[in-house]
This record gives sequence, structure tokens and C-alpha cells, in this order.
Amino acid sequence: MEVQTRVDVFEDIFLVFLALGALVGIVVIAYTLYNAYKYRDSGDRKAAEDAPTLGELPTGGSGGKKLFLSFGLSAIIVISLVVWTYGMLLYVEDGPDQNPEDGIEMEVEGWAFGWDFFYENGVETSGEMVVPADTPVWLEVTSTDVWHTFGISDLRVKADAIPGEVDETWFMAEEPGEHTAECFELCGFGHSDMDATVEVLPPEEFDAWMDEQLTMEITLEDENEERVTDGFELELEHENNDEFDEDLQFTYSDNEFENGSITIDEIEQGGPYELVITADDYEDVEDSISFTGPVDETYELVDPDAEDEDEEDEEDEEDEDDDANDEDEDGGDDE
Ligand SMILES: [Cu+2]
Repeated sequence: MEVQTRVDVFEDIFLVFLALGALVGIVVIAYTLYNAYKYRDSGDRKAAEDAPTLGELPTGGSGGKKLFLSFGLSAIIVISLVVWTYGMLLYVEDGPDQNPEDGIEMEVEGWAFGWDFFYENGVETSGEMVVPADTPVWLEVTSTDVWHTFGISDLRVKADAIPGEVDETWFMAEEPGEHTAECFELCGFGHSDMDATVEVLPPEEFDAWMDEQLTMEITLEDENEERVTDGFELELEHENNDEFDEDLQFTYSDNEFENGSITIDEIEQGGPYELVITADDYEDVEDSISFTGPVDETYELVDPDAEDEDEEDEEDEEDEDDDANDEDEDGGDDE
């Protein structure tokens, strides 16, 4: 992908200014030295006939040619620098002009004192930003409490994080590696530790990392911690399913489980999911899962019929709790 990174742009600006500055400096100093040498005091003084007399205007000028030349050249140099730099900075502001789908988008949220990252597909990370190399990353930066500023010095990124406002910026890391994001707005006693790692992975590794984030492992056990292997169905539905184009509802029957356990990696959209397990011999289980990173959950299925037989086991376990609760409650009631 032929995209100039912010680092490239600022490097170019620096080099051009350095080169032109050096050129102008060399010309000015050389010309000064040349004149100092040319008009040096040679010791032999001519008669005073050349000296201007009172009231005489100086002659011999070439109509201000040199003055105009130097003004003209300076103006050309300065104006072209301003225009060129402005164009470069517009590019830094707007980002590469290309299909946004070629990049990734995420929201950055600052809080006292840390950073959270929200990917478009519902994945969330805290204190660690993982991005693919050689891919534009579009950021929407905001804050949940006070003013912060999100910045990654190495990658020449900086954006205000202000509550109620969204500041947009972008960056691109050419090479895989690790960088540090820091807060650049004095925000409180934890300001100097308010940083996050920015991990730049090769694109394939990034995809693998993302797949790993959207992996759900669910295990079903009975009261005796033994795997439940059949007679049930698992249903997952995104809590805001109607907001998405695709239908985020997934059903898994018992034969898709392996020894009471299933690894679900087909779901591409993270976020809050409603989980329902319906079983022939067990009570239904309902839960809500925050699918913003890898999920590994074990659910205990309760057999209502077995309650009589298992009552003792169960009671044994619960007895202590119950007693404790009873006492608490009694105590509470009395008061
Ligand atoms: Cu800060």
C-alpha cells in the first residue's frame, strides 16, 4: 500500500526546512565573508577625492537590483515553503485518500488514569492497543472524565481527549513493533503513568489476534461437575441484534459440542450477548455475556427432578450458606 505515514511527512518537512535553511545560511555567510574580504582594509589609502562631500547623494547604485533580487528570492522560497508545508499538513489532518475499508477504525477513551480501546467489531481492550502494520488506523478520541490528550510520539499521533467531544485522527505504523501511547494533558496525580502499549503486528498476526478475541468457549457441567453431553441446546443472540445488518443469532445443538464443551469462533461481531441454554433434563440457563474479548465460561446445569435425590448433596453445600444467610436475615429483620 503506497501510503505516506505521518512519520514520513514530518520527516520530509524537517529535511526540506533543514536543507533550505542550510542553503540560505551558506549563501548569506559566504556572501558576507566575500564582501568582508573584498572590501578589506588594504592599507594603501587613496587621496580623499573619492570621499563624499557634505550634501552629496551617493551614486553608483544599480537601482536596488540586489535588494530586489534578494527580496524576490526570499519571498519565493518562503511562500513556496508555506504552501508546500500547508499541503503536507492537510494530508496529515485528513489522512490518506483511500477506501476506508482498507484501514481499521477504533474509539479511544481516556479516563483518569488509563486508556480503553473499542474496535468496530465490539472487541475492547484496556491499556493495550493492538493494530496491524502498514494499515491506516482511524481513531475517534474522547474522554469519560477530564481533559486528556492521546499521543503516540513515535508515530507522530496526538489528539485531544475531551469529554463530550470526539477528536478524529489517524496513523499508520510501517513496521511491526511496540510503541507507547501517553497522555499529554496534565490531568491529575496519575497523569505521568497514564500510558498504554501500542502493539503493531504483521497483518496476518493481527487477524489471528482478532480471531482469538472473538472466541467463546462454553462448557456445561451438572451439579457433580460432570460434563453434560446431550439433551440441550445453546442459543446466543446479540442484545442489539436489530442494529446489525446480519442476524447475530446463533444456535448450537448438543452434537456440536465435544464432551460438553464447545469453541465458537464463527461470531465476527462482539458485544453483549444473551445466552440461553435449554435442556431436556435441566433447568434453563439464562445469562448475558460481555463478548468483548475471549470468553471462557462454565455453566452448571441444575436438574430439577434430581432435586430430591441430590437434595442432600445440595443441601449439604448450601446448608452452611443458608445458615449464614438465615442468621444475617434474622439479624436484619430484628433490626
Ligand atoms: Cu494526563
